[in-house]
Amino acid sequence: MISTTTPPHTTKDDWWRSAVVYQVYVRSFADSDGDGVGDLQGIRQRLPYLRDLGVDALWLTPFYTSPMIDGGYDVADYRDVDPMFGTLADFDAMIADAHTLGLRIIVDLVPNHTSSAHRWFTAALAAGPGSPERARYLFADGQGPHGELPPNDWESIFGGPAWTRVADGQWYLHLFDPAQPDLNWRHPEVRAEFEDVLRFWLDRGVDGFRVDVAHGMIKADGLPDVGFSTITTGQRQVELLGKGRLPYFDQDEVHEIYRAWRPILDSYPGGRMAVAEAWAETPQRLARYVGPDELHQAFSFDFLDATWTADSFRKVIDTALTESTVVGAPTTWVLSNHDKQRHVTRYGDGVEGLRRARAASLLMLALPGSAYLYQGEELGLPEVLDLPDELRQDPAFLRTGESRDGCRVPLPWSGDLAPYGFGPAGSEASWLPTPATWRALSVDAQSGVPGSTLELYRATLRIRRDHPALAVDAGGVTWLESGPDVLAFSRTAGETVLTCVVNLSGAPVLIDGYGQPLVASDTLTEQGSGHLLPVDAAAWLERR
Ligand code: TEU
Repeated sequence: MISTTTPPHTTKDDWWRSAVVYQVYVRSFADSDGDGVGDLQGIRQRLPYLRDLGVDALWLTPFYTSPMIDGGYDVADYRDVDPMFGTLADFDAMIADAHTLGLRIIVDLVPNHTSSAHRWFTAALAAGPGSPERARYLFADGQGPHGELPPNDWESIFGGPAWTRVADGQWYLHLFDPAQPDLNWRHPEVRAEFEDVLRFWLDRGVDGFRVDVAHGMIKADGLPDVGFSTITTGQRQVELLGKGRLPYFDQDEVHEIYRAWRPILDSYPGGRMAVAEAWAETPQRLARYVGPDELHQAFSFDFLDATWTADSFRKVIDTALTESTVVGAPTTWVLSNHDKQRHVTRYGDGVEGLRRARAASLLMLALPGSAYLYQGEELGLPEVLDLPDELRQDPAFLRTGESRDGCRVPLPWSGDLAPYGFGPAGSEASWLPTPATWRALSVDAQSGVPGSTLELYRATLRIRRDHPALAVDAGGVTWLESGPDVLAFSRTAGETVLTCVVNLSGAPVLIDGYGQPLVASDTLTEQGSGHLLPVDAAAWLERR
């Protein structure tokens, strides 16, 4: 049943502090018109599903006008919807329905670069060296006697040099694909343009922004060399992402941009927020993106690299919680997104990977702060590892052989034939094929089935929403004594204690003294006054 009442904590301006946000990869969520590609009407039709799942907000990946070289992260018009995804009227209808159901909408903002099809870039190419049109991007003369070498040694995140030469001999910077030229954020017109884009979407009612490459907009003065590259040392510069300093990322001046954005967000009613997709050398530097005069959240990506060991998880959790205390803003947990291999597969794939992924979700959802779920993780979807190369679309694939397509396969909703209800009956083939094994993982196949991953998420999110010890003002994490390779922590509200136990060891563990089980990722067996928690499983227990 759909309830139309807004849950209490989402009516507050700081709703984002504890929100569960569901990431919608628009192209692969639901296809309303049968062209094989997801769209805004498809999202609108499936809003009741998301409301029933129990999430607070959706983050939509870019749906703006785009040649789709990088799945829409190459924006040609920041104020319009790509016909592939629908129209602005579809967006308005979708957000109106979402709000009626108590769901908030976060949209993706891509300020570091435009598409090469953006009118500013076409004008820059036409206008020539030294023109005001070129000044909005990062054009430079090359090195070497004839300028035939790139201006510096910077590498694209997608592999190869970060510079491409144009017909008149100048080079332009693109930290991603050549179809994604970097903007010059020291140019006042660039700043004014994005402040206006923010207002455009805020006026349409969006509740927040996910800021793409939030650490990238300012480049070090003089564009100095990094000092090494894949060619000179074999080490790719991107390997320093989140670990070291690069002259094109995390420059201090980038914070000025957010200090200008925050008053704009604050001038709208209802708690409009922004979350940074930022990578910085240390957690301390990452924390600088968050605060009362900058952005509200920064993704804590460390879970994406954590291995399946108690030590690894505990370190990630402790580091993130310490930083959140420093900045006074909650942690923002992520187990999967559209750029990384799905966590079922990271944890070993198959039955083992799924068991661990289910346990990890219970762990994440018991922690203070907000959690971002990636579409399909509630179905236990694995990475699709065997996509034929000719169908892969990630531009990084052509340059590095690494592809993010395997986590972007359309969701299975129902039925016996691929693409399993992704589009209406008689639809064209989906833009990436759905594996036959996903028939058993569809929403319909799992709905109402006790123990299914979907029902586990539904139950867990329901408890998270209602439980006083998981509320935004409840206590923090208290680690409990536990055996080796077992994680146990509690959170407290008054007399009520909720304990989360995760068994990462090789044998079942006895859990006793934590009270009654509320939810578990696997079957618990009673033993004496306690329960046996199986290997690779997690449980929430409650004592009052
Ligand atoms: O990603 C930024 C980023 O640096 C990485 O996540 C990167 O895409 C990945 O490590 C490469 O394998 C953001 C978006 O999330 C991503 O989808 C876009 O491709 C990228 O920006 C460019 O806009």
